[in-house]
Amino acid sequence: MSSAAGTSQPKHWWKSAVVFQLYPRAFADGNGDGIGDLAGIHARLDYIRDLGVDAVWLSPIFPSPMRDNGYDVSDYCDIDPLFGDLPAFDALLAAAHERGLRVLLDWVPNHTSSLHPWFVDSRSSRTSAHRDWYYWRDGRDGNPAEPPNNWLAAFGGRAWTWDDATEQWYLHLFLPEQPDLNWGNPKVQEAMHDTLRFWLDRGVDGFRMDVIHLIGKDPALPDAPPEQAHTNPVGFHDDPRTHPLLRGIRAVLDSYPGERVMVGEVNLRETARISTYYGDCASGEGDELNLAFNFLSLRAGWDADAWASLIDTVGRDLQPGAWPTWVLSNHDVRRLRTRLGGSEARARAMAVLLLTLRGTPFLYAGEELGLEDADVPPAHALDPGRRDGCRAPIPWTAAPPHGWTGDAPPLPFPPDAENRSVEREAAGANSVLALYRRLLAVRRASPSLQSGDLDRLPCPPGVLGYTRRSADDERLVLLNFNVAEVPMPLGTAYDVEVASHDVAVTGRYDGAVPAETALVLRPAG
Ligand code: TEU
Ligand code: CA
Repeated sequence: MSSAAGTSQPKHWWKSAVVFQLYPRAFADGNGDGIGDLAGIHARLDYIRDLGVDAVWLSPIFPSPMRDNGYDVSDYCDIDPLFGDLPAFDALLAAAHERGLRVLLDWVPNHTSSLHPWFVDSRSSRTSAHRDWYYWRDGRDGNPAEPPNNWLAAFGGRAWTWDDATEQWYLHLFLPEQPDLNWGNPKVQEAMHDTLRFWLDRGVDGFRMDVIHLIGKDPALPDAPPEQAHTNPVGFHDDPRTHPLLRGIRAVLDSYPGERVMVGEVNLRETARISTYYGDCASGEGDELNLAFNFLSLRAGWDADAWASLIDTVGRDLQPGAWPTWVLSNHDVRRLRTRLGGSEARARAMAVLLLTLRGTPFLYAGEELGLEDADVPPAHALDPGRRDGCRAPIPWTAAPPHGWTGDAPPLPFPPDAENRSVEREAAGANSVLALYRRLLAVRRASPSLQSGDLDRLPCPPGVLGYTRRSADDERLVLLNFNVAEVPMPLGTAYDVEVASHDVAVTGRYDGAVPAETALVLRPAG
């Protein structure tokens, strides 16, 4: 039953940190135009610090035509006017640092916007200086009517678009307005490294790297095998050429003082494959990504066995030295509570899981309020991937328009925005926000929760349990997925440190886990 041992102790800040993901458009509006911005984030930094997280990751804030909400970058070294400007960013970064909060930016290396000057030049002629910065190909077997291979794009249609001016196809794994950069070209590598240096010089603490596993490609661009021909390559593309590129990027970050971190979005479905993107960790420390997302946790659902199996898989299939990450929500998927059918109790219990597993948790803004997805009518939809529901504005005040003064916000608010507003929840002793604050404080004070080994415990059906242990510290976590209380006597005496259903519950553990509840237990002292 034992799993996920390993002895890596956090030497690096990003191992013991909790990262809070902000979707800038939806977080807070500073200038009253109804769109979240840097000034809005700046004004809410005390809220973020008091929540008890260690770092923020801002989804893209760079100039962009916003065809994919900023994941189509037209200038990597500036701020989109929607969000502010460079002085506003510098002020935000300084204010975050004053509060002990680190700042990660969202770097989008696989593709640019079709309006990026590199692509504008690239498509202008077959002999342009930037032609080879992207993937231009003739049609299959020289036939202009046939795309060069069978790849599909993530938002529908072919991954190739024909360009009339120069009579070739160009590759885009996402929208036609997001052409893929050719990382096989050393000039692309250099230019993209420079975009990292631009922000590292300004003092950012690291980057979340968008679909980083896609950047290496076989220049022959062969067909996907028949069994994958009808799906987009994003979920299985795993080319060895990506690894030296990651080492090159890592060298840029490591040339800076302080510990700048690279967190990669590696959207593969097997933990053993994800593990390779940390590089070779034989010496205890990899030379590629510092951290890689593992999205299997987004599919585990409300199921004790699925979680037990995922925890065991991560313990077994991540190489020793590769520090795990955990995520329950982000800007691409329905919110956790929505996926759980709207149950507050279940969302609360899962919060305990996120913040007590072995690894770095990524918490998506709004989860700490127990928000559900907004119902976004087509007229309000912004996203080509129909992911608007989880990108609705954060309700700050109880009364409409919930802190979004001025023009109407771009999207509808999440359900029950009044009661789930920051104002209401900050005043509620047992709100979801109160639970998150408690959990984050308990985690911060506990070396074992931050960095200890994890051993899964034998449990009754429908109950998940594990210990976290470090030198002088121990916690035991129990999560009862059943709709009835389950007796689970323990050999020794424990005190309840956190109970997900009621923040006020403390004192001796009585030998039973309440229905749909998670407990953090501490050896009775
Ligand atoms: O997501 C890439 C990704 O792997 C998917 O989850 C993606 O959301 C899905 O295939 C689309 O239906 C990243 C970003 O997180 C996402 O917001 C961007 O749209 C995408 O890359 C392109 O940059
Ligand atoms: Ca604004």
